[in-house]
Amino acid sequence: MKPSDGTGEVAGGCDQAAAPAAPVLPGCHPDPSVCRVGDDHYLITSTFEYFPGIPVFHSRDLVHWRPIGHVLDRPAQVDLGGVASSEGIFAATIRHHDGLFWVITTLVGGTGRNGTFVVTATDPAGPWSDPVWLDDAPGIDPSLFFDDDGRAWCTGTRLAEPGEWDGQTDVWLREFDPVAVALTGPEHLLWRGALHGAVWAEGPHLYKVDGRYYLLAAEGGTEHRHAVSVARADHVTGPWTGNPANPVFTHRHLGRDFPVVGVGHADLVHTAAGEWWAVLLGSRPYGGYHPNLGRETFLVPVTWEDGWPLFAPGVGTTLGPFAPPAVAGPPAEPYREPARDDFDGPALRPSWNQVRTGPPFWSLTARPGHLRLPLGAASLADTATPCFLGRRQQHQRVSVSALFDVAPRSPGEWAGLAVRQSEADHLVLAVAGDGRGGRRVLAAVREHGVQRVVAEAPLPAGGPVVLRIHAEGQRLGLRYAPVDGPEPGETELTAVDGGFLSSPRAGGFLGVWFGPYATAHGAASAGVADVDWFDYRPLTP
Ligand code: 6LW
Repeated sequence: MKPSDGTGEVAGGCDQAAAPAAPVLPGCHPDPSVCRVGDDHYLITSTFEYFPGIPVFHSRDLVHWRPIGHVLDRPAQVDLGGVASSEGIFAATIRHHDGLFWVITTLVGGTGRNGTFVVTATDPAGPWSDPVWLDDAPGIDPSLFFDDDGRAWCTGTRLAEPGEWDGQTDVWLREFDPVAVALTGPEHLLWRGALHGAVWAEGPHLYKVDGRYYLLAAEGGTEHRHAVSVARADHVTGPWTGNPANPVFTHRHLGRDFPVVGVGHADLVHTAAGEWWAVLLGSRPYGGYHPNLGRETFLVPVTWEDGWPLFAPGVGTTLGPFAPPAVAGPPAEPYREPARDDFDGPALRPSWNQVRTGPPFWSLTARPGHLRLPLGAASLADTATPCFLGRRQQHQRVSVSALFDVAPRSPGEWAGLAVRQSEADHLVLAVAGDGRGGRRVLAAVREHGVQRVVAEAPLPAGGPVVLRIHAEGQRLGLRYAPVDGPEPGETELTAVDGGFLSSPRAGGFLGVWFGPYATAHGAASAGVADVDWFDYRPLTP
């Protein structure tokens, strides 16, 4: 990975030439879907309970991706209320047809309207339309395919009922009417996975290549045994024939010590230069089988042999090395974001996410130059909207710090930094009340729903405090300094092994988010926490 280069900026992507195992979108960017318009490529990933939802990235060269907006950036579009961790916005598909961008996805769970919906935009940076819900599209992982004969089709995945085995799914197809934005005609069953006993044949995408139809699907579940399989047909409704070489791409046989595991859920793109590439998800465990960064987006070349796509030809893994995609024009610059956020702008940077939708809770104007968080009643353990703003962890070695000004009045009032995997699994380093009118700093681990304060120390009664989570791989050093300054004399309160925050330990589908957090743990509080700055700084080797 490309570390911070001392300019105070953080590369948002990875330098593939420098680190062939690197994803093109590090951090939790699963279920990538891509489309091309001329020389421009657009990519989206799934976001579950986080809002804004479904980031949109642009790239000319498929390697360097720049965030340009979000598909779901208005709470009026989707209600993520009550969505549990790893529910919410599942795999989405982006396509471009006749001057319009289309995204189709499924909202799983929650107390609001859920199911499959379609949104459109003329500019992929937005604004995106309000959803049109497809009540007759069962299951998850919907995709759209615009045929060259003017017809359009929708595929999706649902559990086979009755299934012959647990986790058996049906990939279904129905015609899609883009004018009515509705499914029409009968349902066709296309695919149940390549292997006998295949589980979770999902993430289906259709393509037409040289007059033949291709169906790409994931199978094996989105964890260690993930895989890509492919089928083809002369007619979109079938019959479909699987590639005898299926699964055509997987790392499932390479062991848990392989640098990248669980690859699958691919989408193909045909570039202006005539090359084929696939984006797909994979994870990089570190410090044990702990991929805290979640499922990331990788890129591999694709060629065609005997009428079938060949993934990472001659290599067979995401590790490469691969010749980069052929593109016209000068090489693309990596996207860089300043390491420090001073909260001086009129709006939050787009890399900040809240958990679920709900009334706005934070302010950039109450105290200019600060992010103000109320000590809200909701905590990270609740399926409400906690006063937490987070950004994805994108580096295995990173120092995350922030300057807090807070005067908690009771032991249950906490404000500090959190590392969030889910309601049940997160880590908090906070300034809290000490019950005697003073303050303390504490480290709290919530693992499988059980919270423990693992360390605490007294703090001066007033004044700002720097809190820092210094991640050296899975060693998370929890540090504090009750003064401001470039290098305040920090004390390490404790260190925690972060492995419990990874999805193999915690469950679910996600990587972790770091960010400021304030709570009164169910109590009503008028207290606020002001965050002067937040710093996300990858550590140089
Ligand atoms: C995604 C689906 C999956 O929609 O994980 O296990 C979901 N299966 O493909 C979340 O990424």
